[in-house]
Parts: sequence; structure tokens; C-alpha cells
Amino acid sequence: MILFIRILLAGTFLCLCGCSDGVLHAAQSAQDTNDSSSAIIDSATETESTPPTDVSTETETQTDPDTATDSDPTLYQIMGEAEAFFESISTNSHQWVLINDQYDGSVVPDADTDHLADAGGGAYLEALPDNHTSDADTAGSSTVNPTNAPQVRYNISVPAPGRYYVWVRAYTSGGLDNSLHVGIDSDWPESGIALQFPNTSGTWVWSSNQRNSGGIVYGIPNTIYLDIETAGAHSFIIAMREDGAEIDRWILSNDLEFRPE
Ligand SMILES: [Ca+2]
Ligand SMILES: [Ca+2]
Ligand SMILES: [Ca+2]
Repeated sequence: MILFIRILLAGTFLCLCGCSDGVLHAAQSAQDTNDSSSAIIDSATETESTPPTDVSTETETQTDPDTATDSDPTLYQIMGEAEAFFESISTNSHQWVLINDQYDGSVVPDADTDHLADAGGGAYLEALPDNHTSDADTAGSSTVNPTNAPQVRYNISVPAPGRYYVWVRAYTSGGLDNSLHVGIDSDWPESGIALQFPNTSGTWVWSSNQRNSGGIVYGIPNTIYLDIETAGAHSFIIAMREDGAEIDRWILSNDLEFRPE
């Protein structure tokens, strides 16, 4: 049986956790997460923002406790909408822009139209301006180091420590808009660097592929992951790697067999 857990992220939140002891675990303040992330915020940002009031800041966790054994731990998926961040950190050149039916198109250049038709929650984020649109264009932006890139941060409650494979749903509009970085709290492990999406146009796709993994430029699944050492409150972070990247949803899963639909 699948249990659904809802984590309320505004202020103090309640974690209703289908953990192995069968007890509902409650009340872990997001304050610790905010404190632990302050250093990287200070070093990386020029401006900060919080979500608009009409955007939900909720994530969900699905568990499947029926599958758990001593050697096969409970499988979890922690998921959220990209637009449901608790903090967005811009640089002096780029920002994660909320795209929804209210967006006025004011952040330019951005050569393509919106992709709201199949976006979850009717919204997504795009790293803009999209300066880098051709290999001949040297004025664009691609950030090898995530600490120098615009970031969005999400409060999550991790049910159990372990390795979580990171899946992100992105719109791929070309080979210069199709990669990200992910991190946890104030850390950017090598396994979160260069989450790569296929160089195809016109569709939302899920990927957990690290660039160049498996000897393939576009990588192989489950090569982007985060090793989370403690249960409880953490910050999941997405950073721009290439401008023009569009992100709709994300999932962290400790299940190697999991594939988002
Ligand atoms: Ca675009
Ligand atoms: Ca670009
Ligand atoms: Ca969305």
C-alpha cells in the first residue's frame, strides 16, 4: 500500500511519516535548515526572493513500507514542483524566473515561447536571460561552478538517511539549455554536478543522468544522486548550469528501479 505524506513547508511543519515504527512523527522546524544554508546564500547571491503568494510551497513524500525488509529498506520518493521553492537566489546576470499565465515576458532575451501546456501545477522556472543560444555566441552563460549560479532552494524532510537519486523534469529546447546542478544543504557533491537532459526539442523529459556518465555525453540514469547522512530537515538545491534551462518538477528517490512517468 502506498502511503502519501505531505510536508507543510511554511514555518513549522508537520511530517506525517509512515516510518517502520508506525508512529506519526511530528514537528521539525525549518529553522535549522535555514541556518545551515546561510553561508552559501551569503557567498552566492546578489539578490534573494521568496515565492509569490499564489504559489504553493508543498512537497510530498510517497513511501511503500510493505516492501521493506532488513536488507531492503523502505523506498521513498520525495517530490515537489520547481516553482514551490522557499528561496530563489539570483546573480547579477541571471535569475530563476517564474513562468505561469501571469508572466509578462519581461526578462529578455528569451527566444522561445512558453511551455505551460504540459507543465505540472501550471507553472515552471526558467533560468533567464537566455543569452547563450549558439556555440558561436560567446556572450552567454554556462556555469561550471554551482556556487556562482542562480539557485532555488527547497525545504525537504528526509524520512531516512541514504543515497537519493535525483530526477528533474525539464523542457529541452536545445543543446545550450539542457543541464543543471543539484546539491544538498550547503554541499555540492561531485555526484550532483551536471545533470544532463537529451538534446531534443519540444518536450518535457525526466532525467537523472550525469553528463558523460557511462561513456555517453547525455549520460545514463541514476548517476546524479545525493548521499544524505541524517533523517529530518534538509535543503535540496537546484542551480543553473546553462541559461534557458526550464524546470517543472523534481523527485528524490532511494529506489534504483524508480522511473518517473
Ligand atoms: Ca526559453
Ligand atoms: Ca542557453
Ligand atoms: Ca511545475
